Amino acid sequence: MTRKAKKAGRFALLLSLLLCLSACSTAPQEPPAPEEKLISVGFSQVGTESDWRVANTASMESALSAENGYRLDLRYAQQKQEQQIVDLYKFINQGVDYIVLAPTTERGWETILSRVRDSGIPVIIVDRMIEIEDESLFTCWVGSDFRQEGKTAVEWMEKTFADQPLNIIHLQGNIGSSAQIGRTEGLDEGLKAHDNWTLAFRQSGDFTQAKGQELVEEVIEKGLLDRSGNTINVIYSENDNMSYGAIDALKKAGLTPGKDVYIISFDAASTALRLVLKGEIAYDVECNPLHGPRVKNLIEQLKEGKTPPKYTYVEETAFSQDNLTEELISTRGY
Ligand code: GZL
Repeated sequence: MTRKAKKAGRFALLLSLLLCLSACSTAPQEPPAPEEKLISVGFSQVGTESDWRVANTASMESALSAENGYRLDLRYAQQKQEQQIVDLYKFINQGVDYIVLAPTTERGWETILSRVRDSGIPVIIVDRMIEIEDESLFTCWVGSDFRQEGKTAVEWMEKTFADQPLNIIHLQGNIGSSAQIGRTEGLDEGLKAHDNWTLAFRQSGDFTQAKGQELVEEVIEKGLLDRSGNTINVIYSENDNMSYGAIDALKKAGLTPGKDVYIISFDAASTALRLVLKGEIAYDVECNPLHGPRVKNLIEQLKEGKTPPKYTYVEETAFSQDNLTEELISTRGY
């Protein structure tokens, strides 16, 4: 082919390409939802203290996304109620369409929620509960039954350890949070029912791995684990991240979790469930964090003028080596 013909061929190809591109660019495209069309949601989140919390935030962000028609204003409170109150006032001033509150603690919400109600913004409480006289101060709630979680853990302890004496180390979550209150109540019922269950230590590890490790190091240093061989040592840890810290502390002291000490944990995050498979966590009670779709469903009901249930409890289970496989873990979503 002559040089001239080649040049003409390349020109024709370029021209057809440009024509195609311009045709594509004029094809009718779905205009993005204009900013003002998005449903604005102010979400006051506890913080980033645990695997559970990270999974909960991811679930909310995925459900309340711009693609789904939402503008999410997510604010972290570093586990401080006072920060949540500041953020709720900001949401009122912004005039968001909905407020979602994951409360750090059960008490102290009357004043701010009265202001929110006066502003006419619906409030969805997610995860933990709030203790409040006037239920008109929030629209609806979705979360876990923490007392049942505690009960489930203690029932497994009773079944597994039968009438053997237990020496119990209790790592509590944030004091005053529903998760801590319910899970502690479960253990207290067990302690009342079994006079050969001894509570050797109880302190809050704030649901964090670092604090969980610190507390168990203190327990070991103080000789609070029973080395007689006649008693079973149990760590009742109110979330997985404190359990990770407890395991690190035990190993540092040359102790074997699942042999020298049995750990009962809560949340059932995938990392923890793999430790159950390994035998380092004996039992893990599920506390499901995937509330994003549930909250989105509640907002959609409200948007359509419907009245969703005031309380929606999430169905939850629990795991030991008897009912757990790697395949099940990989399908659970957090
Ligand atoms: C439980 C949730 C707790 C988790 C912790 O619903 O509030 O807070 O158990 C998290 O992991 O920090």
